[in-house]
This record gives sequence, C-alpha cells and structure tokens, in this order.
Amino acid sequence: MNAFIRSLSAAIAVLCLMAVPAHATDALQLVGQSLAQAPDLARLPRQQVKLRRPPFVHEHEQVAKGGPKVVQFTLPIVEKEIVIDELGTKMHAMTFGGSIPGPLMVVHEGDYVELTLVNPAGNTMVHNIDFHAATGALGGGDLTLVAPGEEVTLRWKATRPGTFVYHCAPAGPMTPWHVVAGMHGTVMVLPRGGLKDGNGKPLRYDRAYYIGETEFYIPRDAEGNFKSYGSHAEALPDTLATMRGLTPSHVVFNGAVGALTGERALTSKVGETVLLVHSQANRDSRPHLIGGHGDYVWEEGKFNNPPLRDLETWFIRGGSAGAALYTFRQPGLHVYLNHNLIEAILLGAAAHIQVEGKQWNHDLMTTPSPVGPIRPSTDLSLPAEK
Ligand SMILES: [Cu+2]
Repeated sequence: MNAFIRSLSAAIAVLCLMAVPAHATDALQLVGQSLAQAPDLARLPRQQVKLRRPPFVHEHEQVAKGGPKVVQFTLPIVEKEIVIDELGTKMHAMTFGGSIPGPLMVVHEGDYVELTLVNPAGNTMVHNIDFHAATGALGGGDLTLVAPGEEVTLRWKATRPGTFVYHCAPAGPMTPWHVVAGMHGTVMVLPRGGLKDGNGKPLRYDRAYYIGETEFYIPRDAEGNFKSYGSHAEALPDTLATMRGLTPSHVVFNGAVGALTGERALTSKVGETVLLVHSQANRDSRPHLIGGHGDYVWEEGKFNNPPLRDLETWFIRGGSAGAALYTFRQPGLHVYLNHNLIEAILLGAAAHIQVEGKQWNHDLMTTPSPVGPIRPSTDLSLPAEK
C-alpha cells in the first residue's frame, strides 16, 4: 500500500493516510484471534449469485427453501468518469460493480453473506465496504480495506431481516466523498418465511426493483457552469469544498438524471405487486408514487416491524434503505419520485413506471364531465358563512 500511496498526488496521499483508522490493527488482531473459533461452515450449502445491475434484482426465493446457506457474491470496484445529466455533465464516479447504486444482494435471515471485494489494478484509490446489516469491525470496513490490485473476502452472518445500506468508508473525508461519488448499495435480508403483513398474513411480490438515490456535488466555475476534471484526484479539492455547502447540484435515482425515465422506465402490469426498495446512503428522501400508494411500507426497511399501510409518502432516513409494496390498480404512466419536488423536478430524483393494462377502473377514477368550456349552469357561489 505504501508504494501505492506514494504514487498519488499530495492531496490524495494526505487523505488516504487519514483514512486508515488508528484502531484498525486492534480490530484485525481481535478478528484474527476469533477466526480460530469461527464456526465450521463446510457442511452448509453454498450458492454463488450473479448480481444484476439496478434497478433489476438477482433471482431469489421469497420463502427460504431448507436451512441456512453461505451466499457468495463478487463485487468489483470500478472507478470511472460518467455522464450524470442531459447537459452532458461529467463526474469522476466510484462504484461497486460499475453501477450507481451498487447491486442489491438478497439473502435470508440466518444465511452467511460471503463477499469478495475486488479492487482492480487500474484503480487509483483504496476502498472498503461497510455493511449496515453486519455486526462488528465497522460493518466489515476495518477488514476489507483494499488497495488497487488487491481483493478480500469477508463473511458475515445475516442476523436481522430487513433492507440495509452498504457503502465505502475508508474514513476521514474519503468516506463522504466515496459515498457521494457512488459507492453505496443495499442488502435485503428476507425473513426465512418471507414477508408478512404484521398479522401473520404472507405478502408476496411479482417483481422487485431497486432504486438507489444519490446526491451529487458538482463544482461550478465563475460563470456558474459545471466544471470537469482530468482525474478523481484533480476533482477532489473543489468537490470537497462544494460538499461542505451541503447543497447538491443533482439528486438522482440510479446514477443519472433520467436513468429510469422514458425508454428506461420500469414496467409493471395492472394486478401485479411490486416491491420497491429505495436507499439513500447519505441524505433523507421522501418517496411518493403519483396516482398510487404504499400498500405496505417498511419505512425503516426492517421486516421484524409491522409494515405501515396506505401511505402517500414515506421517509427514507439518510444512511438507510426502506421497502414498499404496491399492487397496481390502473394502467398508464406512474411517476415515482422524491416528494421534495424541487429535488425531483429540478434536480432529477424521479423514475417512471409504465403499467400495462387494457381496463381503466372508472370506479376508482372517472370524469363524469370531461374538460370543456364552463357551462352556464355551473354554480360558482359558495354558501355564506354566519
Ligand atoms: Cu471507496
């Protein structure tokens, strides 16, 4: 790692040195001792999962078949420049698996997650992974710090059911920078018996989508235009200064303005039940489905708590992931957005869901008198108040 740090610019080097927590060595020694007593998992079945790029979710059982397993994932870290809006604004991104957010990983309570984190030699920075669902060693952050050209395998037991964020956390200012550059995702730990409504009634979904909301802080020049940079290191000082202002330039779903709209809209059908997993690793959000509802919402994403019913808007705390179930009743375009409407419409936090279906439900909504000129018989007066 020393040779690697020497090769970086002075600014990056200082920050990377700050990034190694003073207590990391202690934690590693402790884990080293306890590894001798780690349970023998040789008898457990192993399953290798091929991750999918969000908003899609890898195939999984909703109700676990059989006992606990070791579920294996491989996650390469990709540093790259991406385009984040229709103006062509560029950002030096850091990603888990090449996408923002990183892929959703699904396991069941009692399973072991075995993740191999790969930092390819072409990258320029040290990264790691902190799983909010895991217990100990900074969520795995202490044990997974990898320089370019290194990989590490971390195993942790999924003891709590729910949706939980994971993110890069090399410490110091590197942590917020890596997170708002794209290094976050979600693990969904399903109860072994699947989701329930709070009274024991099973809840199932026909499809699941994963929406990862991110805010970006792109520096501007004296004229107010977004600036671009030659490298991550070059972008760092201005980006940190912009981050300190806490005013994002973009708030987006899945890595860019319009990543889930128009031709890239999510799809569903009338009568289909969709699970929408929504994460925000750094900042609060307020998901809302226009013309629909949250039939069952685990706002905090934790499945041991009963879901809330019939919500209009729900709240995702920064640093968490929530889950909402909705059965579509009407065909047509549904907009799913952050109901801070400035963030949705001016900054980008919106998705489209195209819902297939031939029959409009006129009982739920109709126009007994469609749009036309005001009729002379229309009474415009309101009764006088006493
Ligand atoms: Cu990182």
